[in-house]
Amino acid sequence: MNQIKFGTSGWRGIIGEEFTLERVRVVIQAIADYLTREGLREKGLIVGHDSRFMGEWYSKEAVKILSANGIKSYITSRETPTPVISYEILRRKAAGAINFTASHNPPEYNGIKFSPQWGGPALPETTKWIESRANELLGQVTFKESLSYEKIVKEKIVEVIDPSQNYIDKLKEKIDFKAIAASQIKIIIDPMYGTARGYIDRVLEEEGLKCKVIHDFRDPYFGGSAPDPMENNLKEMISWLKEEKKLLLGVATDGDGDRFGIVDRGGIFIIPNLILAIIYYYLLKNKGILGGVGRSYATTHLLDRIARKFNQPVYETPVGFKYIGELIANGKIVLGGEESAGLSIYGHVPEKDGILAALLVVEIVSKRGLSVIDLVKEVFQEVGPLYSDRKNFLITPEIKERFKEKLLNIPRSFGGLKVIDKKEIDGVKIYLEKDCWLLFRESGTEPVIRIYAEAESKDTLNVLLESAKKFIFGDE
Ligand code: G16
Repeated sequence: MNQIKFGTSGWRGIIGEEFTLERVRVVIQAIADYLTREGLREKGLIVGHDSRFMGEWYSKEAVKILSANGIKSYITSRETPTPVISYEILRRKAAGAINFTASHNPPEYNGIKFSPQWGGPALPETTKWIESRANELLGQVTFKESLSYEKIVKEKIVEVIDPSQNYIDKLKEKIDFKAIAASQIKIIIDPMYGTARGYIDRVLEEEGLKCKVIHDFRDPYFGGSAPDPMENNLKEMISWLKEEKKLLLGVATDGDGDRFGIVDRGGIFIIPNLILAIIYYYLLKNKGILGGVGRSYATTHLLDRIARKFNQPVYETPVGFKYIGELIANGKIVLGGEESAGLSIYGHVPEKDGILAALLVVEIVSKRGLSVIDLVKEVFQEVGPLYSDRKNFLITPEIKERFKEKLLNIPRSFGGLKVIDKKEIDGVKIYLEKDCWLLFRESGTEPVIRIYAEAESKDTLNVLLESAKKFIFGDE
């Protein structure tokens, strides 16, 4: 049987193939063993799930295993976004949390994200321990139920919780809802049938702004695509913005509410890298909150340029918000971001938060009275333009081999630009002349290889991506 393997964020697999009841139980037992080893059983574990198939059922199974291990749990009363769970860990001073979610992956996947007591996604030293314990247990344990779920509830070994209001109150410290309400901006929200339903619209309505919401019910098939807020999955929101001129902004969140997607007036999708740049610039320039930035090694260097302009440090991390979460938790940065639509800010959860990111954009657009594109232009004027993109290629065993081999011999130039340096923190990043770069890496959440590029013009970006693709695949 395949080994259980934790990827960039948690353990994920196709339902019925990788993600089976036996393997779920084994992972939960390994997490219970981890908490016992750390002496954290008394603090209790939060158990949540997303809107996928049988989420609440898996949660109850987890509660039973935890209770058999003498661990109290707090089970969420409905599907819950990962950042909300992160806040609840900190608020309750719990031992951590598990969320049954495969995040942005397509509907055939499910998974488990584990966040320890510091509230961020577990770091590799933690997931390695859990992973190896789970693999030791695989095929070795039989799970005998000690108590039924109902009995566990009755005996108060589990508490049913709704963490939404406390999280919403926390958001109120971070977002200028008064300014948003005063602008009476018309926005459209797409929670993509996921866990963030009833968060952005609820808080905006509480503050006096009526919004249009689509895909506002649970659908474990996510309308037939992945709950990943990228341009090709936001077609309906894009057409609303194209047709309804009064709508000035569209905001979306992914399956577990930790990623954001932003569509400008007229239906123009704005890539996450540019959103990170306008938010960081706004925090420094308009809010006067000075501080560094944390970004993954695949994320735009626009953030570095902005930081340089304001004399602030840049922290570069491998891909995975766990590393950025750590910088947030240690108070080292004002903003942490990833090109895959991950963001959190100072004093907020050490986990990426799509709800917060979306609301920050609503605040900026309301307060500045500009379109998102105009806000991007403003940043470009200050620090110079940078255009970025990412291409995904489905992996086969043959491509995987070829990819590894190719990366052993990097050419001297790509698209006519000289290679200046390379780093191998996570995949291979190649620094080129004129502030351009390329990154080749294998995804830790999907069966794809990713090629990322950034350049000072759109033409150079396309040339770079073409030459990078040719380098790996030849002329096919
Ligand atoms: C996860 C991680 C992110 C990471 C993204 C892409 O996002 O939490 O930190 O940037 O995957 O990772 P990869 O390129 O390895 O697939 P999510 O929203 O799926 O949890």
